[in-house]
Amino acid sequence: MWRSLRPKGRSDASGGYRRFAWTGADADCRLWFRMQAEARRLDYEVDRNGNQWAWLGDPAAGDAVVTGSHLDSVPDGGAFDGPLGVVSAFAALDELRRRGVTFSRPLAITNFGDEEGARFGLACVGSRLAAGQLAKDKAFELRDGDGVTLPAAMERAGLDPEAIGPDPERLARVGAFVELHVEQGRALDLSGDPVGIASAIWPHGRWRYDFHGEANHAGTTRLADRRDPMLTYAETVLAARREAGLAGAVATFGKVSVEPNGVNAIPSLVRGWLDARAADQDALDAVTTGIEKAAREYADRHGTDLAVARESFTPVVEFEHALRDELGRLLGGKVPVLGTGAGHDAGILSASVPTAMLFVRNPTGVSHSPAESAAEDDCVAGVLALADVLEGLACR
Ligand code: HGY
Ligand code: MN
Ligand code: MN
Repeated sequence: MWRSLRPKGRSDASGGYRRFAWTGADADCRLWFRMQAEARRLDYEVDRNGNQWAWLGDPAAGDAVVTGSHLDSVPDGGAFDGPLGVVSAFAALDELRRRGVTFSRPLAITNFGDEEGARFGLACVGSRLAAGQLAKDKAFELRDGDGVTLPAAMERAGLDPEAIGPDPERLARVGAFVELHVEQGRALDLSGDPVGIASAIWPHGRWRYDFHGEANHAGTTRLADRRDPMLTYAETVLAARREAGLAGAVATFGKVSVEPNGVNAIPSLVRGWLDARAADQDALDAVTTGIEKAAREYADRHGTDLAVARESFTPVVEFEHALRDELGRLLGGKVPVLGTGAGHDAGILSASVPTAMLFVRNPTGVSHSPAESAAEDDCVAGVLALADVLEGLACR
């Protein structure tokens, strides 16, 4: 499965992936998912929000055990973030069939669309729409860097954007959702465990900072006459690092756009996107408030103007204790339980259905990078752990 998935959306230049929602690379991954499902004689469907489902058994029976993740990526993302959960789901089903188990509940494998929000800026669009956490009119306002709207992109990919919206009937049929994911950190590397269970997801969000200044000639404008938004942006980036350190949080300006973006022109506009996360909401509020306060002070000093808009937000997720502990029992009670600062579809869905996550060791902890890695033995351990969990939940 890895060999057939690996080339899809991979950049030869970086070795990373550019599998953005509703692009050709995404379509290639979606076709791959459908072929894997049909090769296993699973009932394949796409829901109203573009999420892919592969069913074993009758969904109408309800109380289904569902497992899966996402196939889209961040720009130049790694091979495992998302795909490991989908490949492992199919491999775990193969393992259960080898074991000759009998399913007492329907089973489904899923690919949730647009988890990374790399193209339209909002994380977990597919699962948010299904869970009723993203209103249709807000989804219709999403547009990519070229001005293409989400509905237009979905339509070009063969979906009916008018159909998007909450899917309570579908989620009511899900008794448990378990997402396996490569760890995006080093906790398992440090503890020496191949597999872990998630306890919680930090609250986290994305804020767009628009620094407006005055375009002018880089060579002839006196320093005293400038209203340079790049200065305000630069000092705000440093303030983000300072505020994060003070609050024990993380804050990152990883994406920036400059207009007119000329070497010899003082910018009129610098747009920076802040990703901020913290173990609890108070710490997150302290970071985001501190950064914005500092940015406004810099703007006053530089004679620039600042507008801040929150583009994506996910509150803290505490995975349901009963299911978390059930996974612990099914895995022999010796698998570590750990929190994460990374968002996941399981986090979004936890408001609608009992959800849990399994993490597979990432030896360097590096993620959202072509350097992301996971050892084959650990990936196999993840598949076997997922098979044990699915057998325990769906084959009573
Ligand atoms: O950004 C995240 O936390 C996740 O990878 N979408
Ligand atoms: Mn990711
Ligand atoms: Mn992911």
